[in-house]
Amino acid sequence: MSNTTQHQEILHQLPQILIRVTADLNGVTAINDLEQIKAKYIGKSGEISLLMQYLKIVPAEEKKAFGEAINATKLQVQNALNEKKEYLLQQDLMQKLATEAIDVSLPGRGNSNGALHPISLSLERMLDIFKQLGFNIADGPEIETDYYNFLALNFPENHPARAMQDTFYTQGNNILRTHTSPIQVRFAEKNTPPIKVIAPGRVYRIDMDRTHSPMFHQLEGLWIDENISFANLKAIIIEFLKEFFANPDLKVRFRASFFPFTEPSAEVDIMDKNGNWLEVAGCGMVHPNVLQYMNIDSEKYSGFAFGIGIDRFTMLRYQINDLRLMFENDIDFLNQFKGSN
Ligand code: 2NM
Repeated sequence: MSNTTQHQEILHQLPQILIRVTADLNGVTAINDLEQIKAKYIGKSGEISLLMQYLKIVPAEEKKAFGEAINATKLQVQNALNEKKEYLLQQDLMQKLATEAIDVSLPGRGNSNGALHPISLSLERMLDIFKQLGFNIADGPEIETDYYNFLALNFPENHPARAMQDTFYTQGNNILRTHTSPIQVRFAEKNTPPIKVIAPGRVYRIDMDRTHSPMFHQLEGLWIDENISFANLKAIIIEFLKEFFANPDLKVRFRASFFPFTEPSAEVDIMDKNGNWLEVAGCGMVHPNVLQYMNIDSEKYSGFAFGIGIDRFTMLRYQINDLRLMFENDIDFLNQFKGSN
């Protein structure tokens, strides 16, 4: 056996094939590309697998060694593929760890406290002042009946405020209260004089422009006892205004006016820093008809009432120039009031 036979020649090619496998693997950067290399060499019709076809020309006594040599090479290729796959998986992981890393030692973002809405802030301020002056606080339903919103407050049947275009009517002929006076009528039904109560809350009117919102906030006051006079009314209103605007020298004036539920009635103006009068409240002595609806003897008792717009007061106190800002819930606007009161 001096001449190399064909099958021995084939066995000598195996190391060359392995070198090419190694070269191919070196060029691979993605796990998916390993499949092609596997197919090329050790797949069903792969280069090494096909070498098995020569088994038929191998002499019987050498068949075993020939087959084993080819299988050993196939195994080496498989091992090389596995090794490369392992390497690429590791590479991917390192990449992920590097780009998705979380620095657990970073300090947290912190948590920020919310801020109360400026309307809540000024309402709190108002309630504090009226509590000091001995008033109780009451509330009531926002959906009201015609009786509590209008009739018991001495609105005549044909009063324009009762019209559909000013008042929101809901199901069953109920309405959204147009002022907080119904709270006071309900309070007076359940209590006897002396009655000294503040009624803050949301009220609704069909009105929408630069200076009007269909929902706004009102605060009304009512003080009924023996011998309550217009002088008491002035004293309370002036004291409240000076306290609220933190100005002991505040100029206040009362102008004659008209409301169905008070007689006499007045509007209250304050002087701003430019010397202009601003209307800020309405008030008056409670009308005897209203006292009667409240089951209060108007021969024995008298009282005064007043109403202010909380939103308007809020704008004056915090120098907010546009009513709409207060109903947009813009977070930058609201954050300005952190820590105010
Ligand atoms: C105002 C002006 C004048 C008022 C009247 C009553 C009640 F219920 F006692 F009759 N509460 N509030 C009143 C009086 C409200 O707002 C501008």
